[in-house]
Amino acid sequence: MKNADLLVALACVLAFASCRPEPAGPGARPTPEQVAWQQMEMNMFCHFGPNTFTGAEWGDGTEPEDCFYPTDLDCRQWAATARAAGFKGIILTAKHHDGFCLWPSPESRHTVAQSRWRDGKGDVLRELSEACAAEGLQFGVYISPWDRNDPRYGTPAYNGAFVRTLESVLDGTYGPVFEQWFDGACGEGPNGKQQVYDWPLFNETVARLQPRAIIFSDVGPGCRWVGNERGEAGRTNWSTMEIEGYNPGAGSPPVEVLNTGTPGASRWVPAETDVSIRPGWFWRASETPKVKCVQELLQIYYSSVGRNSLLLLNVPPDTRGRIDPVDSLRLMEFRAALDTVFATDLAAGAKTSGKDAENVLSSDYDRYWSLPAGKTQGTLTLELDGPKTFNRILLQEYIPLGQSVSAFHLEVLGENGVWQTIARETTIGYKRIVLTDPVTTTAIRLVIDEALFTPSLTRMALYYDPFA
Ligand code: FUL
Repeated sequence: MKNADLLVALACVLAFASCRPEPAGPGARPTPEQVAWQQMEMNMFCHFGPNTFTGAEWGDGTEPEDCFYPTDLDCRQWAATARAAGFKGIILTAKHHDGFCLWPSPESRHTVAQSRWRDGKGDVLRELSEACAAEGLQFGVYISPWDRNDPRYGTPAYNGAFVRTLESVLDGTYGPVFEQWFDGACGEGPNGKQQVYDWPLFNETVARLQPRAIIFSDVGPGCRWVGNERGEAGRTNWSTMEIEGYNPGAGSPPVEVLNTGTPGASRWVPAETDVSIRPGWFWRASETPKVKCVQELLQIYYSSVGRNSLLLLNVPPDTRGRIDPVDSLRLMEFRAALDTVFATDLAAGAKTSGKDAENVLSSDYDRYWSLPAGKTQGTLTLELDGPKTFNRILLQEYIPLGQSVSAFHLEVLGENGVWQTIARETTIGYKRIVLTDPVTTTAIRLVIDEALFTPSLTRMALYYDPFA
């Protein structure tokens, strides 16, 4: 390389480095897969299996295989519904606690292959994985470690059997799996069977066969349980948490910690909020009148996606093997409501000042604004394109650089020219939607009061929610 070329190359490297400040701060950073996972924002959970037909929430594993008999299974209908609602992936209970496998697992005698459904030749995983691919959705699986059918459960032999069970799903037979869901639940009680799970082996098995998959459990390692099934991430919600010494289930951190994470911790384990559209996880005719209303779903959206969490909304198929029309209609209403709320960014056309500040107005996630190097306090002001009325303020940190902001407030310019505080909060993370009463103003500013290291913001947007 000639000297001149060398200089140009060096200048390019320096220019690139100067617009990509690497914050020297505490706390883990996400992997590219974790960033992509967080950007999915909403996925659909499908609880389906013998419980759909018996009405139980937790089957005891003695249900005859023949009870699983969907009369009109149509996974394409699940996937089309999910896509239309704006979900990016579907996670299916391939094996719930009753042990029944929705695919012909060679490791079990309690599967679709032993049932009369499709003369024992059916395979729900095959149909759903193909339907997801056809609809452009990602496919994920819930495989319960707690198994009330497998006679080996409670003995060391079970761990090997469970690994082979995982292998038969994750070995590529069903294509890429974006998320493996490990449920920590176990209802055996003090006199029940005690299984000492080999979690490192289970996690290694997933990583070996599906290296891009995000592993969910109470303690990750890919993402963590949010600590409740109400759809509520913490108002303070860090994507970092210490997991050393903890295990899924009984050995997990307290639910308050799962709900809020820990600032500056050494592991990136973002919260996933799982909640059902119905009172139970499985479909039941009697619960159809209790499908959550749009207001409740919007509230759940704000307290999950709007609080730095991914929303995993359970929409359980019915005994036909289709999404109930009441649920699918509600999903379409929910989608329409979200589209209405987020149709118009009232910050569009605003004036900003300061280096790169205009980047927060762009929807390109990779264009961001940072406080000057070394600063953990500062202000970002938007002079709006005329007076605007809004009640939702959306903020996003640029998480490939980590999660930094620990305290902030929002101020608007009053008619008297005095700035007034309208909200005071803690964390932002991948996405934070601050809810306020409607406010009309010509300027708004974000004041970062405290941060772990130099914060970087990729978005600040303003919306008006007419349903509030
Ligand atoms: C829990 C399970 O016990 C429920 O049945 C359901 O699958 C829920 C998502 O996780 O731990």
